[in-house]
Amino acid sequence: MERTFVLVKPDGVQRGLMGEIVQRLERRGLKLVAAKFLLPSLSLAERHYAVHLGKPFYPGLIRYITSGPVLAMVWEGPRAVDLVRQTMGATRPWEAAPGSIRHDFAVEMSRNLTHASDALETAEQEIALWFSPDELVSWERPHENWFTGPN
Ligand code: FUP
Repeated sequence: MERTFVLVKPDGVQRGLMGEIVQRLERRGLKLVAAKFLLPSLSLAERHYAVHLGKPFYPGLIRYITSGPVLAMVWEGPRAVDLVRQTMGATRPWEAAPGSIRHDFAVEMSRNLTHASDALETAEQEIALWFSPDELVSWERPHENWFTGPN
């Protein structure tokens, strides 16, 4: 089972879209294993976006992500990384597939509402950056076999 990191960015929080985003992931069949609401520190934001250090949009990106509280989460499921990226939609909202969150709620890349890990390796790094191991909750859904499992 894969785990992936998801962030509702400050615009998503301010626009009251946390519930919508959580609901879409829940309804898809993914399982929440960790969540916290926090104002990201500059150092956390810089570590999260270290891969973009030096790019022209980096200072603005750091300003944006630290501009208000965020909802950080870990979601679990088969192919969770790809499933969540698909539910979020492409980074550029005008390229996001119809029905995705960025298609339905966003118009600009600088206000694209969410972050989701782009690969399993990045997911592991981001989960470790935002959460300590004891904050990850392993739990069972009694009706799990209606979501996943072989036929
Ligand atoms: P994503 O994997 O969807 O988070 O996208 P990227 O890692 O490519 O980019 C991270 C964030 O930087 C995006 F949410 C938007 C922002 N960005 C820009 O503002 N300008 C760019 O040219 C590229 C990314």
